[in-house]
Amino acid sequence: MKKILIPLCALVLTGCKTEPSSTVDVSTPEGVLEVLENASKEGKILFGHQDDTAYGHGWNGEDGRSDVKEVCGDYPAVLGWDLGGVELGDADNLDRIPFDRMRRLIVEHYEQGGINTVSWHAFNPITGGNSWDISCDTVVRAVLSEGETGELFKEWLGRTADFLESLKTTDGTLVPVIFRPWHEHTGSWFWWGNNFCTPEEFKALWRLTADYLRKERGLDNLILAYSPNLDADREKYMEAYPGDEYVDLLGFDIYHFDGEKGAQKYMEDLRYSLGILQTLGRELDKPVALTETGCEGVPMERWWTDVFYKAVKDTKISYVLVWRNAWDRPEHFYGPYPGQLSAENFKEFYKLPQTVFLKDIGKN
Ligand code: BMA
Repeated sequence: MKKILIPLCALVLTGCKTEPSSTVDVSTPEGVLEVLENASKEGKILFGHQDDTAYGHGWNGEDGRSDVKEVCGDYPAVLGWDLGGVELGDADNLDRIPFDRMRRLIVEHYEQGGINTVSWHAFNPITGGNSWDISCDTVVRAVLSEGETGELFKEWLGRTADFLESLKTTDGTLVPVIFRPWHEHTGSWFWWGNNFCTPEEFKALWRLTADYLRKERGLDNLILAYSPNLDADREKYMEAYPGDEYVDLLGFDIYHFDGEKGAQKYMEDLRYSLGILQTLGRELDKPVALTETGCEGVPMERWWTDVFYKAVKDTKISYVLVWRNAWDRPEHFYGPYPGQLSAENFKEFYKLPQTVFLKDIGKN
């Protein structure tokens, strides 16, 4: 695997706004983990945005565009993607991004020195519905069985592995990816959620997935991220934890609801849950991240610095991923875009020495 080491002096010369204290190397999974660990030690936070370069508020499919870049002049350091639909053999994902385009954008971001993370809103292998179809409460058990659903699920895993294996540069280098399957399992809105399987079944689902991808398919480009949802205390967080050898990064998905009224609760939630995460990260010796967050419609002018950053700044999270800016639903966005109420404040957030964007870790 090609290893690119960018010495500190080169980064300083490129004029990045923060000064990384160590060598940056995101070309291998080990390098990505090291960058995340260093960020956390230095009190820095890599900024991430779901589907950032695929589409944004009111636009879709224009190469080079990014709502975040149009506001602050820089791309996010971390780009998030979702594989929902790849298991069916669909050409587009559940949010209508063509997988061929997604692959190209993932590789491009990697080539620019950025980090990619991939979640998987897998369809329901019993009903054929989507991830949110919880009409049947025995899906995980069926997936683990030798029966028809178990067989179908193996085919699905195969297609998912094919995509992850296709993330290659032209010289054949496999792109490292933070893979985050079976997220928010402590809630009960996905078919793999809390009320629909036992902790043992959940662990078995995770291990089946990880063993297939890593051992059977030999995918050594994956960093596996575990990300329960808010409302998991330490005990709940660990209840269905698949094991140290199966998890490389510990996360939490925590959203801000109810606009200004909900700001205090969100900040308390972040401090409490990320406190648990910070302790676990230290004990299990794994990097920690806020794997999904945001406030839909960002209805507060100073949300980025006065709500979000204020709550996370001492929590040691290595990166944060805010959810997508849908192109076809004007109210559904979590990142800024030019002219949006919080856009000026996002520029302040960008300028903080602690926030890390692509120019800070990238190659240009
Ligand atoms: C949800 C919403 C949906 C989307 C799904 C998967 O939070 O954004 O519109 O389909 O995530 O990306």
